[in-house]
Amino acid sequence: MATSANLLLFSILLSIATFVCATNVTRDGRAIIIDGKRRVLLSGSIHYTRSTAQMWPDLIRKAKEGGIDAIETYVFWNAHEPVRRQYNFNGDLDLVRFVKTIQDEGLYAVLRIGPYVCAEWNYGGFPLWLHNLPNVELRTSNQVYMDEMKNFTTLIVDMMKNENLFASQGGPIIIAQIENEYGNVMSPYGDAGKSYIEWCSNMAVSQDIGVPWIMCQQSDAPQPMINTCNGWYCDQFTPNNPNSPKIWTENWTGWFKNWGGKDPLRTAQDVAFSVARFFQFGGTFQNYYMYHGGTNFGRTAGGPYITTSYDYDAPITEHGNLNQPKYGHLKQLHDQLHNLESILTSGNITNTDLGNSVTATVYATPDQSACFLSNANVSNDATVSFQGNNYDVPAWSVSILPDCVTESYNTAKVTTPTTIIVKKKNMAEDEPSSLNWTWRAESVEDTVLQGKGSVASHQLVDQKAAASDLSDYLWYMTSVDLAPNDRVLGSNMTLRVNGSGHILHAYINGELIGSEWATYGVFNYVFEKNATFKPGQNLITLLSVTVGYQNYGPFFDTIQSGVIGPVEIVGFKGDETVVKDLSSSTWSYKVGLNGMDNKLFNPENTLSLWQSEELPINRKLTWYKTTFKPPLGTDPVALDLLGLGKGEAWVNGHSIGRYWPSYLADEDGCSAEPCDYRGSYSNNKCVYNCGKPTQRYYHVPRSFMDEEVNTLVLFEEFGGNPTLANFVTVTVGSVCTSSKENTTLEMSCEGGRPISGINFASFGNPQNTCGSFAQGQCDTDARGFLVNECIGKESCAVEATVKNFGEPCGRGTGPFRLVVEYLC
Ligand SMILES: *[C@@H]1O[C@H](CO)[C@@H](O)[C@H](O)[C@H]1NC(C)=O
Ligand SMILES: *[C@@H]1O[C@H](CO)[C@@H](O)[C@H](O)[C@H]1NC(C)=O
Ligand SMILES: *[C@@H]1O[C@H](CO)[C@@H](O)[C@H](O)[C@H]1NC(C)=O
Ligand SMILES: *[C@@H]1O[C@H](CO)[C@@H](O)[C@H](O)[C@H]1NC(C)=O
Ligand SMILES: *[C@@H]1O[C@H](CO)[C@@H](O)[C@H](O)[C@H]1NC(C)=O
Ligand SMILES: *[C@@H]1O[C@H](CO)[C@@H](O)[C@H](O)[C@H]1NC(C)=O
Ligand SMILES: *[C@@H]1O[C@H](CO)[C@@H](O)[C@H](O)[C@H]1NC(C)=O
Ligand SMILES: *[C@@H]1O[C@H](CO)[C@@H](O)[C@H](O)[C@H]1NC(C)=O
Ligand SMILES: *[C@@H]1O[C@H](CO)[C@@H](O)[C@H](O)[C@H]1NC(C)=O
Ligand SMILES: CC(=O)N[C@H]1CO[C@H](CO)[C@@H](O)[C@@H]1O
Repeated sequence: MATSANLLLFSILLSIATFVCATNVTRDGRAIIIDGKRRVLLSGSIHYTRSTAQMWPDLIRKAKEGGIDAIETYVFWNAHEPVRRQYNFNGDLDLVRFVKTIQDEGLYAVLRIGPYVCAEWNYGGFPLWLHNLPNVELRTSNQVYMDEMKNFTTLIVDMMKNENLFASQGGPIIIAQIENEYGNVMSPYGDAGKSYIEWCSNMAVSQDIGVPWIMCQQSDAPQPMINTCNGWYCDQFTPNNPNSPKIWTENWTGWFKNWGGKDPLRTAQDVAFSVARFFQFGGTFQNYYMYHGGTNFGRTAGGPYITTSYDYDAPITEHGNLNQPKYGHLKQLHDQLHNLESILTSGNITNTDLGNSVTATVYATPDQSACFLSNANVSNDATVSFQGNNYDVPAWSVSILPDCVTESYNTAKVTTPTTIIVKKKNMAEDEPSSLNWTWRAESVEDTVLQGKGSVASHQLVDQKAAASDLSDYLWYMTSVDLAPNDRVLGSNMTLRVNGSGHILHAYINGELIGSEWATYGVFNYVFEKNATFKPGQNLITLLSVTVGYQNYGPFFDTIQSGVIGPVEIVGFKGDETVVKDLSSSTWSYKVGLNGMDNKLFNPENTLSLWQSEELPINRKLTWYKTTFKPPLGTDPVALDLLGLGKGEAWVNGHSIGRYWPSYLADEDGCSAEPCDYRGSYSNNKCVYNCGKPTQRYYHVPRSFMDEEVNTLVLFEEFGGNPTLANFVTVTVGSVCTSSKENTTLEMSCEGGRPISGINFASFGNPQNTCGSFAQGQCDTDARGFLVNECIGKESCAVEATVKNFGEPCGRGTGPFRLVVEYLC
């Protein structure tokens, strides 16, 4: 038993321990200061909700190896508090575990509590119950809202404090964020918006977390909030206070994808250029948005119309593979910047404009200097004379000269090998080549056939309010009585429905008459189809489907979804058009699908009858089920759903997200390959995948699966062919690398696998890019040499010399390159 003296001693020791461990995080006009030292900090966004707890250590370790100092995440309110005061911090939502994993890897954490987060996340992270509270107005000076925001913020802060996770307590969290990009949307909120920001700041300060708070895109952020920049480039950004360092909270490493959209990529050269420019012009903290983008599991994608994949062309791919050369090229840059930490955070800065968009920057202390030469000219490769030497600085690039003499890095000169990630079928020999499906129809007895709902109203309701985010599906049902002599009645009648989100399936008297859906950007649609009505009662059933709620914009939270009306029957009598407006008829509502209520996606549910005969193809509102063994090995797994229409998929009861492979990306507007990295990036600049399914492959985390028997359930809304579905692994297929004449070419595979083949190898002046290399006019084939030297080895180095490969085209035609594409 502890004596009181022991207890006293113990608490003294404890307070000493706390004192010793505490990290002192402050800031000045130059940098974030940690334990008295100004820091260059490279941070990367990894959202815990977009991967699994099993993946976290590997992702964070890869970030650390990539030269990242801090992991940044939002906190997702609607994931944690789906029902008011009912919380979920379990499993893959275990925020404390995520932050501790960051700590275990020895990195810092940046916690963007928000709790509004945008993030292409459903409803920007707000729980729907918040919208449905009486007298609430979101993101403004409204007491109901502010009380809830404070309640959740305090909950998160207390949770972190209880686990000693703030740096002031010895934990990894060095920075926290309140609100998010409010400055971008603030003016429509008027004075209420201004006082809201004051309130946010005071509320944050009152949380007493002992580390700095930031507000991003908030030029009027009150002190002590640090206002920070988000964007593709932030080199021209200046904080609003001389005591705030230049911080870049969102550097978009790529862009998100929408249904119907193309794949947006951002080149390694351009991301590196934007980062190097930021540090050239005095920046000291920058964060990659995203460093790992991940997956929008379940119904978490916002937008609307954001795809299930949130890959973002980030340095780590959705599935956790390294995105090369981006990852490696940025790692080299991080190493350069870290080596210059002290001079970048304390040297005097002198910029010299050398004309033609070339700028030289000297960082100097009495005993050291470091230089940047940047060429922001879009087309002109410059030879820059600087302090008596000449430097070749390609267009749209930055060179780093750590001693102001020798170039150690240039953002346009990529030396990291390129990898091609491939999908492989990797099933055991004894696995049948296709899955064995059973099926059952979604029961529509109550809705399509009887029009029976659970609530009635004399108006068309907002789907957000009615469905309260419990389902994507809301049934709107009404009946219309047409007398035989009704003027609207005739053979030629049209049902017209105005909707704003996002998909509609319309039935009259039990028959589907058609479907309609919105396109990204314009979320309104008008459904118009001819139909046959009969004299007497006619049942109209409208199934409205949302594809994620809006997450951005002023008053985004109030935008109505679903059938907004009018709903009309249009008939003709001679030349006369007769319109019957049903908008204020008696409408009956039902939320969701019977199959969801009966948890058909749950493998433990054995009550339901699934049939194996007469498997229907292209049937709407149909459930499919199968069992499967996962592909062999430990590589990440994806489900290929080519041939399916639209719906949702579950593996062992875990929703892997919405699928919609039948939605093809636009035919036109794809970029040339390779994309020209020069010139300002925008999300339409380097786009690919024209005319192909927006998203064909769906990530199935290994932790969702067992070794032996697993259940896959699909709910197919549009109609498709499940027999074409199959599982694949996602892995590095081939690697491309090259070396200049008389240098060493090094080859190796991720994860210590052996080099298993040489697709292409040529010494001379080979043409084209990785995946499509071809010999130039006078190359010598180097395959034989490399096959002999490298096959079966984990790594291999060869000299790119005439001695090894012979002289292409005779003497004096060099310099040459050795170019190789090899298999892992
Ligand atoms: C934290 O660091 C700042 C300056 O970097 C210093 O002024 C302050 O005294 C330090 N606080 C503690 C508790 O060490
Ligand atoms: C949040 O509100 C509930 C009442 O709804 C209250 O019991 C709880 O203490 C509040 N939590 C915080 C952290 O303020
Ligand atoms: C880029 O370089 C070209 C060629 O030297 C020059 O004509 C042009 O003015 C430069 N543009 C900028 C913005 O500096
Ligand atoms: C920066 O320049 C100022 C004024 O020339 C000088 O006083 C100061 O010592 C310099 N600081 C460093 C770190 O070189
Ligand atoms: C497919 O399922 C049916 C019904 O469960 C069963 O009879 C048949 O043997 C299965 N075929 C394979 C290849 O597993
Ligand atoms: C439908 O209405 C249009 C326009 O009034 C008319 O031209 C057409 O003949 C009608 N069709 C039938 C089948 O009645
Ligand atoms: C129906 O929607 C269309 C397209 O969004 C719009 O132009 C039209 O005004 C709407 N009709 C009514 C009556 O609101
Ligand atoms: C309805 O049918 C008539 C002819 O039967 C046709 O002219 C008209 O385009 C149709 N309207 C729609 C919306 O399909
Ligand atoms: C490579 O080295 C060889 C032998 O030293 C030399 O003759 C040749 O010029 C070099 N090539 C280049 C491009 O430097
Ligand atoms: C102003 C702006 O467009 N901000 C966006 C920055 O990127 C993040 C992530 O893609 C979005 O959530 C913001 O809306």
